[in-house]
Amino acid sequence: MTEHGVRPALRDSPAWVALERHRTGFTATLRQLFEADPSRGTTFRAAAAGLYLDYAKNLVTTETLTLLVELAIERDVASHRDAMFQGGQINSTEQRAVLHTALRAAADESVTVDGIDVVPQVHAVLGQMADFARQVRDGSWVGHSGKRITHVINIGIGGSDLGPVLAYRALRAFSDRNLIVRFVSNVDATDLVESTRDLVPETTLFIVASKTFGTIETMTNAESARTWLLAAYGGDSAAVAKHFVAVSTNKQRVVDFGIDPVNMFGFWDWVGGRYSMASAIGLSTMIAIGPERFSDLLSGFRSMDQHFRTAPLAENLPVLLGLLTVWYVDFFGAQSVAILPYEQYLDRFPAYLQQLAMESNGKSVTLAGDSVGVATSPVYWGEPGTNGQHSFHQLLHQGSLLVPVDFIAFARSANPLGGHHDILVSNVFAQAQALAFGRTADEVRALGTIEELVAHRVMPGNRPSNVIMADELTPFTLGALISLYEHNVFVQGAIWGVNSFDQWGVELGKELATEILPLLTSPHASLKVDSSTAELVRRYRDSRQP
Ligand code: G6Q
Repeated sequence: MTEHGVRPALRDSPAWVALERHRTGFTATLRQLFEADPSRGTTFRAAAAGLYLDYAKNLVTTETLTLLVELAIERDVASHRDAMFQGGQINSTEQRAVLHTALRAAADESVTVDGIDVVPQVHAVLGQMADFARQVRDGSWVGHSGKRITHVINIGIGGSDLGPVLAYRALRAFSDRNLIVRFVSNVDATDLVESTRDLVPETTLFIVASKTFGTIETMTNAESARTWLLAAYGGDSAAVAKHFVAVSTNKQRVVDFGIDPVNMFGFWDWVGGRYSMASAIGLSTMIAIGPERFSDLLSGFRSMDQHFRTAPLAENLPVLLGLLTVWYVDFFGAQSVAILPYEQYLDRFPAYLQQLAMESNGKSVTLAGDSVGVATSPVYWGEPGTNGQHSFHQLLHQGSLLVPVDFIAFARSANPLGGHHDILVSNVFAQAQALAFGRTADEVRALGTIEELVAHRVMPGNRPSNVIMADELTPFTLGALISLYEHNVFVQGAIWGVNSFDQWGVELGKELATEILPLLTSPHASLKVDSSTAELVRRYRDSRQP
């Protein structure tokens, strides 16, 4: 494993210094770059695991890429990657291996953690999940009163929610439409109440998905869901066994909640929350699409894992995407990246990526505890196209901020209808073109525009984007796409030298909320807090529901 502590600070490393020099002399625009090299479209492209990446419309030359790959070499990205795949404790602040890739390993592979091959355990849980999913799907799993399950509610938050939500929404075309899956995550009771108000408890199954089985939001929702269920069964707690299953690493807490441990689906310490959707956390996904398609999803992940592990850095999709992000963040001052899927089924992909990227690399110190010294994770955001074109694309095209964009598109639609899909895809290509090449003042004038409007209608262009394309959105492609971004985030983190697998930054707020809660519920508790918080608490107490 790399000894990050002894390396020169990132800013002082030779590859970084070379990139800074290169950036200073980088004056060519995308128009000029395309004029100088008419074959850019076939030079700057790469493909793997069914995904095609066009990165020609980036502010890069072959020299830029050589220097960026040099940086990856200097930062030991490959050995850091290998340490991850081999089960090294690369999450050093939590002394954990980082082995989400083992969740997608084929049954005949072997991945050892502390001398134990974890692949047989992974496949044993997959088998248990498949048995259960089949029973729910074919109706042989029934509720306490013998009725077939029609609705599944996954209760979880963060990594125990966003991946399953993304997958369910992305793969609805492959799901059993007689089984509706819903997701409750927010501790705001509205989430649970609105998700259950039209449901019949006798035909509802809850999956309580929590690695720790101690997360306050999830446990509060699970308790309230149990109350809702038992009210329909006259308080008969035997009903819990047929309406609640658990996904967790903590058996004791699952048992304490009243869930039969036979209906617990386990995973392991070495699976981080935001990297867990291929584990038992994906149970809702498997129930929705069936074990065979879940297996296709895992194959897609595995295919991209394999590519990341073996392809040369300069042809490696996650490496290219990660390096391009570092290039824009640290050498162009970009503070955000827009993720624009032109695929309605991927409407929650930006939200999923927000957690993946920002919880992983929203850090300011290196593994050794020193300041990184340069900007780290950008803000990830986005919406499905073409909706964004009628709202925030204005800023992308003419605003004062540089926002690199990833467009995601598919050649075929799951819902071919009239001319919809051609219109959709024409917009992807047009947006990427407009961002890159813009429209000059002379071109605006040549369209007959009156002089007062010319400045308003100039499109500056020179705004970078990637287009990621696949034939169609299938379980396999979705797995490959998610793995692509997981490893893209990994590469960024390895360059910056941060621990992409902890999230200490979310702890303080949780602790403070624990201290504030009794101040809200005990009207006479003295308020030994700052004056702003004290006043807010007073106002809340005055208006609080009795
Ligand atoms: C993800 C984070 C976090 C976690 C949630 C839920 O990487 O660790 O989002 O997934 O806090 O935790 P539990 O699964 O333990 O309830």
